[in-house]
Amino acid sequence: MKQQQALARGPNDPGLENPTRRNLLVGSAGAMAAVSLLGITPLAKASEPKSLPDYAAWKDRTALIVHSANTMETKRGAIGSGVITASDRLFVRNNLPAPPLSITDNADAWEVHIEGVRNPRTLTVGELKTMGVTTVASVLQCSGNGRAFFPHGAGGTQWKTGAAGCVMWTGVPLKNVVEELGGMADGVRYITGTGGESLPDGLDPKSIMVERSVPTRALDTALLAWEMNDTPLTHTHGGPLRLVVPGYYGVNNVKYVKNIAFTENQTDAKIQASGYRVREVGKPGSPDQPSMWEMNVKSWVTAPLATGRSGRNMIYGVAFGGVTALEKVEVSVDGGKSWKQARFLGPDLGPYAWRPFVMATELKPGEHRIVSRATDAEGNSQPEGRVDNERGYGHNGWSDHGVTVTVS
Ligand SMILES: Nc1nc2c(c(=O)[nH]1)N[C@H]1C(S)=C(S)[C@@H](COP(=O)(O)O)O[C@H]1N2
Ligand SMILES: [Mo]
Repeated sequence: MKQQQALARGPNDPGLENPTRRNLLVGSAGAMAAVSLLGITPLAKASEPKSLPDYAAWKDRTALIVHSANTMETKRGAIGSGVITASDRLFVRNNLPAPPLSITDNADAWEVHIEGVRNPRTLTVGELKTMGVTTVASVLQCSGNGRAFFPHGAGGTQWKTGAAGCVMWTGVPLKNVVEELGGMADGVRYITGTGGESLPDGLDPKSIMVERSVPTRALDTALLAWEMNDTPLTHTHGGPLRLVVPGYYGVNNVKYVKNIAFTENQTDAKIQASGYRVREVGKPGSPDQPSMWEMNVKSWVTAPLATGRSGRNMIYGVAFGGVTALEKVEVSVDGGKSWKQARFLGPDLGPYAWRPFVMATELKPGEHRIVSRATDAEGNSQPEGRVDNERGYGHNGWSDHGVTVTVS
């Protein structure tokens, strides 16, 4: 039990609900199956540098921190000054083992079933490609990005800043598909997407499946994407087809999507009902708590990270507003006592993209606490502190996200 507890709270925790995981792991004949299902290798030494799993072997290993076979984080210093995150540097996060690599072999033949519309239908990616197309730049960020900064030791992958990137998605606006199928059925309030992983026998499918509901207000912007950063969507990032909800936390962007249901209620899958719910430390998750949907305003410095030189320094970072456009970013090199506005760098790719920023500053020898604080177009600014919560979700406090730089 002790070891299982440790596993459930350890750095390889794939971030499902702790109670779920205990149910999976404790007193079950399939305990070892569950352990391997969740990609945990109990015997691996934490200190060993991990290699990339096969399904992500094409990634740039030097740009990533490999937490586990299902969780890879972009190093803070691997984000450059460009708007778009290179695909081979983008973080990866799977709650379940990924489906076979072969699912992208004949991408246009992949089928998605659409229900909760007047004329429910199964459509292939090839058919979707005739229903319209749009491209949007959007930040993809895991709900637990910044979890490592919570002092209570929130269970799950200990992401710092790198469970996030900004990419271009191309696909059909979901509202076009709905129109083609006669519009939404009466009483619909949610869009529910189901991931295409095949689930193992012997476990309650609802307890492990990736099925997420978002409010129908997201229909204005949601798309079914088959391309990321100008290339066919890779299996690693959810190809052949992914539900993309711009400005929403990563988990709502269902990979290998096989079913889209327009529903009256949210799915009762665990990942929705009690997972990804913000609640006080120590409390179990439940449907009445806020769900991880729209992202909040956030920024962090990407350079310098440890050392600077005496005199002129260029401070770089990234900032985004979630579902709201960004207004400004300020930077402080004295831990938040005084602030100066940074300059956005490069083109504005729309409200869901992040904006790289830069600020030139003179630094004297010594230690400097460098922090950044973004404000969105509705006047929401990052708080100084954090809202402690059981699973360490949604951290956008500027203080914890700062860096201490030594200038000599
Ligand atoms: N089908 C499916 N979709 C999924 C997941 C998953 O495990 N299966 N993980 C979600 C989570 S928690 C995140 S943060 C993002 C990660 O996307 P990426 O791996 O492309 O970076 O995918 C989301 N969509
Ligand atoms: Mo996530």
